[in-house]
Amino acid sequence: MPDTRRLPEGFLWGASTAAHQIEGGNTNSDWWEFEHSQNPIVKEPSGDACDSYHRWREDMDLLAELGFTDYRFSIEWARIEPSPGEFSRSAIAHYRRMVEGARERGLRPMVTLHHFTNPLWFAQRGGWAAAGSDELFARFLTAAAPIYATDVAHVCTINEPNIVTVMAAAQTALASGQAVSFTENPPAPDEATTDALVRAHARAVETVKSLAPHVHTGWSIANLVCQPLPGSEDVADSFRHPRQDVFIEAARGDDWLGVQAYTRTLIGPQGRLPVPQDAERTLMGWEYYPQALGHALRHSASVSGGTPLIVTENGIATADDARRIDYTTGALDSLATTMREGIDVRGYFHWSALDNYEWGRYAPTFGLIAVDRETFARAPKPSAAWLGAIGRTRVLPTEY
Ligand code: IFM
Repeated sequence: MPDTRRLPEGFLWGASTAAHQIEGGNTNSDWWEFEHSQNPIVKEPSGDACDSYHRWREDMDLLAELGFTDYRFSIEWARIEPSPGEFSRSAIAHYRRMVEGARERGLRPMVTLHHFTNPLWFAQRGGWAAAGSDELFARFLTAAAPIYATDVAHVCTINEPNIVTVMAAAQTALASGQAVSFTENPPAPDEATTDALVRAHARAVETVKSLAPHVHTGWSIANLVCQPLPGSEDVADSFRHPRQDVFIEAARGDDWLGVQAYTRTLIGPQGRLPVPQDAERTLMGWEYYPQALGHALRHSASVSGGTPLIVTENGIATADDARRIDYTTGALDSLATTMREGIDVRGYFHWSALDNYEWGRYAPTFGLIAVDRETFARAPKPSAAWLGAIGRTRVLPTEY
């Protein structure tokens, strides 16, 4: 009898991080500046974060020992190109050492080229919406090619462009003194930023492929898992398209599409509805809803026209690690169901490897590994051992 819980050959099994959230001291980035401006979103600055710029070996040692076979991390444009056209050989060598270090430990690196943060100079010239941003991104990727041109099979061009475009709108609103809340009522996406990001992704794919034809390129979209109340289907469609589907459509023909899902968004006749009063909430204030992953995979497969999928983020902010195991069990169950239905899923990366800087605060702990905020000592949680072990046995808790 074939074991229908066994992961398919080549299935990626990893954890994800992002440079700004774990490295510390990303002083030349727009987020560092934002953290030090008066605004209602930032409760505390990132500071030294998890000091992973220096401790990345320790992070990778732990992930490999736990059983993971893959590690998704991002490179920091602000460090690699601190001034326009001026590239840091030392920063490029640093990230190259990380790629090699991952391989030496038996981890396949997935490299994200852009995860929310920009060099300050890029933001000051108008960010993504300014003319020529795709050109500048391609120039950075050309200079950074030594990092990913060998030993890397998967490159993610841009993480959650759909959140980047909402952040751009939020920056504009904040600058004009308007109140902004990401959890209760996020602003509508900035259209010029959306168009620019779609262009930048296409340009990035072309650039990476021309320099490293073997690399499988894709990008990762935050899936909102919109669920309309009866009669609100059209409202959901028009809510979803500019906030998500326009980016999934742009992944048609890509080597893969990254699916990131955490919770669901209920939609009523007027649009987004609040989380139901009686629902369990995570430390993000999001509804505890593990089945989000399965819905996100089905929707992504249908809108992208069958582009192979990789779960590049999924997880929960909680101080109760038993809830993390429970949530992830439910999420993996929904993933297995979609695979059984014939949806082409090629990997799973948990968010996040470490408790890290959650864009304005440290309180929402998403990590499989706890990090002491004073000493930076790492302590894997029971969920890390549980999830990592699946990488070793290659057997899912549930059938697919
Ligand atoms: O921490 C973020 C990450 O940077 C992008 N995806 C969602 C995560 C949790 O909010």
